[in-house]
Amino acid sequence: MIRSFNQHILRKTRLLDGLWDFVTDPGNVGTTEEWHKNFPSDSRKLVVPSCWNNELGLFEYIGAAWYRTYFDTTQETNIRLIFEGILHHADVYVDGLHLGYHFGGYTQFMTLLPHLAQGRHELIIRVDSTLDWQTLPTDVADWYSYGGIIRSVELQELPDVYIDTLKIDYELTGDQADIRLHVQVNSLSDKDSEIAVNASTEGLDFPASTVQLAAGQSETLTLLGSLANIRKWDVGAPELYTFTVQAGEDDLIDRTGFRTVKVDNGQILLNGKKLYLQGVNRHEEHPEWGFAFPPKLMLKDLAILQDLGCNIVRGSHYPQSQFWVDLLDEHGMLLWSEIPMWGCFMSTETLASPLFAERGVQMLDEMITRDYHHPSIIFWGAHNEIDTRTTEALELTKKFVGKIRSMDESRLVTYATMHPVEDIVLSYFDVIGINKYYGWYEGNVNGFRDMLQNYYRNAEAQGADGKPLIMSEFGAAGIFGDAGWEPRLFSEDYQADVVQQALQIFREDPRIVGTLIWHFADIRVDVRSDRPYFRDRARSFNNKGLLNEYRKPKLAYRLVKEIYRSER
Ligand code: ADA
Repeated sequence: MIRSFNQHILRKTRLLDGLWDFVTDPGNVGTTEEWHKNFPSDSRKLVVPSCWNNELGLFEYIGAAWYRTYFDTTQETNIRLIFEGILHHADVYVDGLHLGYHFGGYTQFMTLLPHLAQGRHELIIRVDSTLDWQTLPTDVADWYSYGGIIRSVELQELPDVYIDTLKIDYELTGDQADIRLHVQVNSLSDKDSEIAVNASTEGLDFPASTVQLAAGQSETLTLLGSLANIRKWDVGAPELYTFTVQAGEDDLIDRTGFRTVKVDNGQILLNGKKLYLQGVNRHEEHPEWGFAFPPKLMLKDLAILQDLGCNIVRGSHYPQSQFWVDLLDEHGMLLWSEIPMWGCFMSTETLASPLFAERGVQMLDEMITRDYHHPSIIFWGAHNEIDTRTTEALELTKKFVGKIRSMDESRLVTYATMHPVEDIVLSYFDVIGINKYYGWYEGNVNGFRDMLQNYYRNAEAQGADGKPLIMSEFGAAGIFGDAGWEPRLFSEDYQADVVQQALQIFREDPRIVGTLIWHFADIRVDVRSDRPYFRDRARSFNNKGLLNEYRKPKLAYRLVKEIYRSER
């Protein structure tokens, strides 16, 4: 399942999810030419989507693996294959031909097969989960290094003239929306064509148009329309509008919600009203599914967030499934979405690497293109905990923030700093996020007070005072079930104390506009024997979840629920 609703009625689509042939290739000996003819006989079956590390014997496997499946076409047709998420490097081969390479595990990519002959076709994907100092994430990150085809694969049959993209832009004046639909149509035909284009949404038919398409070319047309008396999307008021576009024999359906997001006088305004954000960070991870997180559990996670009294969740630390973002839209829950740029131990060589920057910019592009219409997303996050005291971080920030703003001016740009007092990139962002762990990695919870005063001084010196501030990460580890009379490190009591006291400090500070507790649920971390990192993580989990990894609540959950549900 990719979306929570159907995006096509006319266009034929089907999922290629199911049992695929699978074989690891630790020595990198595989070549498609060979394996196209004779796939290794020791291959096994693996479910797509899934992470291979959740299967027996593959827990620690990082490296290359090959996947194979088949699909049939009943006539010559144009095929588009959509890959929702493959960790991390993917080479796609159809009938033995290399069709493309994609890097980046959490964003969608596609391949097009025009005029594919009728018959049975072999799809082979070489997946490589190897990370290094120039990948996003790098090979050091505080989550498990899963590999595999982690999200669905969809096959679409396209007519010779098809809708490639739809972008919905709007401006709100009071409760009137002035809408611009940008529809790109592509031709795979060897003849010129004339195509009728119709579009509508609830209460509005856009004026019909025709588009002249030269053979093999593409055109973008813009349709204009206005809607009066719109219902605005808001926290807890998930008003969505579905747009249907039809071009010749093809169609595309998408949704958006109308709302404004602004910063004014140190506050974040949603539809002109001051927002106080209460939320958690959430990895899309579960010990049994890894990052191939099933829709049923997403719905339950969302119910838990609502129970906790959250109005926002941070998609730490990568673009999450479209299904999840659809659910957030449908339930009026806000989202901070970011790319997997986890910089706690990142070297300045990585920050200065042109390949690293290029990959980051491409991921931003893919994230924003895919998720542009979701009203739940209010922040694009550029990076997390890189060394923002350095000129390398400054240069990278300029590139990333420039890229985000060039694609989307309707949302706020943020990031999470772990150097709030010496940070030199504050002025580039609309909203600042601070990650700090007083009471866990340093000192006691009162350390937050001094840190905040020093941060405000730095912000003033950087000309960035008055920017809305979010405490984007704080917390402590508590092992589920470890409770007692004394708040010992790693006990549920200790964790609950830290989180409760920290929330009290933040809620009393008028300059803080929100809190995102680290973390929603315990997550697996990478503590392989050859690695020096994260060896303080009991059970090989990051235990700072308010819930354990199976979503059972700890003491901290119950206290946070009380606090989040009370008046500030
Ligand atoms: C950082 C980081 C998180 C997690 C956390 C922790 O703030 O952004 O991903 O690693 O620290 O638990 O230490």
